[in-house]
Amino acid sequence: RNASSKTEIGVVGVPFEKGQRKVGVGNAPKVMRDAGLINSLKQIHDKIDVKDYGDITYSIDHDISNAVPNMIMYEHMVACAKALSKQVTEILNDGRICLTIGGDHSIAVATVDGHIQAKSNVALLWIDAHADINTNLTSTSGNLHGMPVALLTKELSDYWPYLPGMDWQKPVMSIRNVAYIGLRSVDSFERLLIDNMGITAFGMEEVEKFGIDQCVHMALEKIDPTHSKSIHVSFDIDSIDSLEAPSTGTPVRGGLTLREGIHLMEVIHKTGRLSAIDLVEVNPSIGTKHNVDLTVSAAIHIIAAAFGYSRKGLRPKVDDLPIQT
Ligand code: B3U
Ligand code: MN
Ligand code: MN
Repeated sequence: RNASSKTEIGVVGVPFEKGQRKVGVGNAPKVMRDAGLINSLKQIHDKIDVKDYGDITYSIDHDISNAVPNMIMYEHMVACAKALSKQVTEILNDGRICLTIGGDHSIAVATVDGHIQAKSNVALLWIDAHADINTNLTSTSGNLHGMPVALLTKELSDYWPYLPGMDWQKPVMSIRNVAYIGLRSVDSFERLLIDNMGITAFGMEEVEKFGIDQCVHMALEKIDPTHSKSIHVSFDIDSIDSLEAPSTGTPVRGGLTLREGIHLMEVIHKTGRLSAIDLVEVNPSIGTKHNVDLTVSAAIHIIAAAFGYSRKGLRPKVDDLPIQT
């Protein structure tokens, strides 16, 4: 795919923040749109077509609240995820790349599920400071945004109790098709799983050792060795160093630079197989206005890179060349 090929994008906002305990992350879709997200996408190049599908709405089944131990506000996640999964499938079936703006990271259960419904053969890149692979038994917080990878993967399905209201969601993805980049805050049970299952993980030590370019290429080689899968990037803004993206619920120092985040997305764009992106955990209620502006603009730069924004600049068409008269 080059800059002149047509790119159709479908945007969906998910004002969901019940996968963790801090208020504000649910306002990110509005704040990102107000900051000019849609226009930034349209301006990448002239063959971009953007359709905004609006925000997800849902209604809650209160009968299943507290149905599962140590999963806070479970019934909210279940309801939102069901609606979001359908929306993602619809956007992909419309022939568009799906851009989901969260919300907290628990929404990725739905985006990846919806992606698998539409494309079946999916490779997942999880860009995050955290591994988000806790179950309700290993989590010390009960926060659902720390559990989506464990909910999605078949190798972990035996570790869950029956999950009421989630029957529509099938944990069909293999952990072999998942790779992490950016890890630096991993719980001990998560570390045990990553090591024992041999999960592909490029933490900050590997980013330091090999460089971001090598890490992305090695990750893609592991999860999509035949270069044939539909790629899903679930991008937690806290993967970026908290100096450059401070407005997020669980900031961690020593992370990816914005430049590394942009480069990572440029590499993925060049595969031509990117089908879905989640951009999650931007919390406009955390920090000063300056902090929020930094975080939102970092997120928009990262998204633009994924859709082919070129830091080299785009050449004008011959007809557009200015002529001295
Ligand atoms: N692993 C911890 C912390 C955490 C996960 N994701 C975020 N924080 N953003 C947990 O709560 O599961
Ligand atoms: Mn996360
Ligand atoms: Mn995180």
